[in-house]
Amino acid sequence: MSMAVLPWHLLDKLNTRMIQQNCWIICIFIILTSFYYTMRIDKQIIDQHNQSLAQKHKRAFDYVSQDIAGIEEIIDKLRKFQIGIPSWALGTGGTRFGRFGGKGEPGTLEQKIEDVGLLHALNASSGTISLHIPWDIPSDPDRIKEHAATFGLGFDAVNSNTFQDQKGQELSYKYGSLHHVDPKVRKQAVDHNIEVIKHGISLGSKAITVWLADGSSFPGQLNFREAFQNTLESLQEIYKHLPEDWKMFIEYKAFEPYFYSTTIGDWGQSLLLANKLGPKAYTLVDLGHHLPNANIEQIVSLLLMEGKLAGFHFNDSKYADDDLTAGAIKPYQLFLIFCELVDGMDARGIDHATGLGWMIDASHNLKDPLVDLLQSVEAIMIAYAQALLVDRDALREAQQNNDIVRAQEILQDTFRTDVRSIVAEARLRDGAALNPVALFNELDIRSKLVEERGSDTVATGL
Ligand code: LRH
Ligand code: MN
Repeated sequence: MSMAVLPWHLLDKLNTRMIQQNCWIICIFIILTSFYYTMRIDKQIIDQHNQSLAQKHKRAFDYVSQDIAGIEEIIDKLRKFQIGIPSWALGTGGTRFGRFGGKGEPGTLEQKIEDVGLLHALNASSGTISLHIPWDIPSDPDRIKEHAATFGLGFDAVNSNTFQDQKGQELSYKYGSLHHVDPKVRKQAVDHNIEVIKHGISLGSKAITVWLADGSSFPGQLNFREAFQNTLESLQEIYKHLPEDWKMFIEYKAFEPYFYSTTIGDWGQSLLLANKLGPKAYTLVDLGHHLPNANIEQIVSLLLMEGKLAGFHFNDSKYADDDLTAGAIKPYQLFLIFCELVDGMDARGIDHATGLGWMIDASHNLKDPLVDLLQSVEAIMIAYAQALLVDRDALREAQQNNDIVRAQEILQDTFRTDVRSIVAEARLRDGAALNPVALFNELDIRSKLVEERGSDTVATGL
């Protein structure tokens, strides 16, 4: 809904004398109704919030930035760094044991775009949406693109889905999709991925993420070599349909939904495929897709070294693919991953903001999905800001001297530096909120979404 559809008829009810006497009330009333109706946060409301926090913020920012050389470059990098929001995680997620649905969820793709628009207005770091097909098919791509553009949003990688059978689907993916023993099933899955690329092209996306549930749950169920070969040949068919400037992100996962083998089960298998496919194929790292205690930062450094790192699905986990808020369980690991990213990207001259796919993939079972996403973005921005602070020359020198104590001191000193005001300063300079979560709650946005959408809308997705 654009600003043009403001409820002018409501104004008639106000008698003219009151208008003359209370133009201030009218202005606030218009702002509130415009916010209320178009799910947009008016700049004045964000400015008022920032004014109320300005002094506290300035004290914190001046204190931490006084000792930081190159603070302006760091803030510039933070401002350019945009994180892709998953269209499938804007509603309440669940597990096989149940789902405790939230209210005011986005029931349409347009409303999902409005929700991401809210996030972006609050933190200026949520500038793209990653769509999942067929959960979020853009029926009218031009109108969807236009709608997203009014919130300053673009479209990140599109995701295919051959891990569920859709209504009316001819052949089942119960025993897999691209690795299936039946070439007809493989063709059906290949055609779906080609369809997804077409949707992405119509939205201006530049990549497709292929995650395959394909695997087995019992020894003897699968011929591993044939499954891998079928997957490779199927991906080669899809690869032929990638436009020149597109990338294919191959997402690996150790287990689930199958519990004996996964055909693309780790970074080695994904990299093997990416190398065999060609220069447009890369390996995507979902932080929750590793066996316990895997050294993800080492995997990241090697994929970057090989020039085959696609990007990320950020989340956090304690046990398995828990899809929790980024940085909620292992913030030090997230920091170490960004240390390898900054070092590896600079070593290859990769632009931090545009060189890789920065996306969240989480499932919000308990917290408000929008608040959870604000917290994930904040944790990612903090890890990136801290990694930018690392004195890499000093670290290199310590490594060259096997000075482990010094190396650890350099990393932990940075990790223990409170950079929240630096991340907030970057937001402030882009007209976003100093404290997005606080403003989200202050404005009671979820209640306004319920007022607008009702309490029974359910978002498509996990
Ligand atoms: C698989 C996965 C994949 C998505 C799905 C929603 O676990 O991480 O990225 O397609 O979640
Ligand atoms: Mn994922």
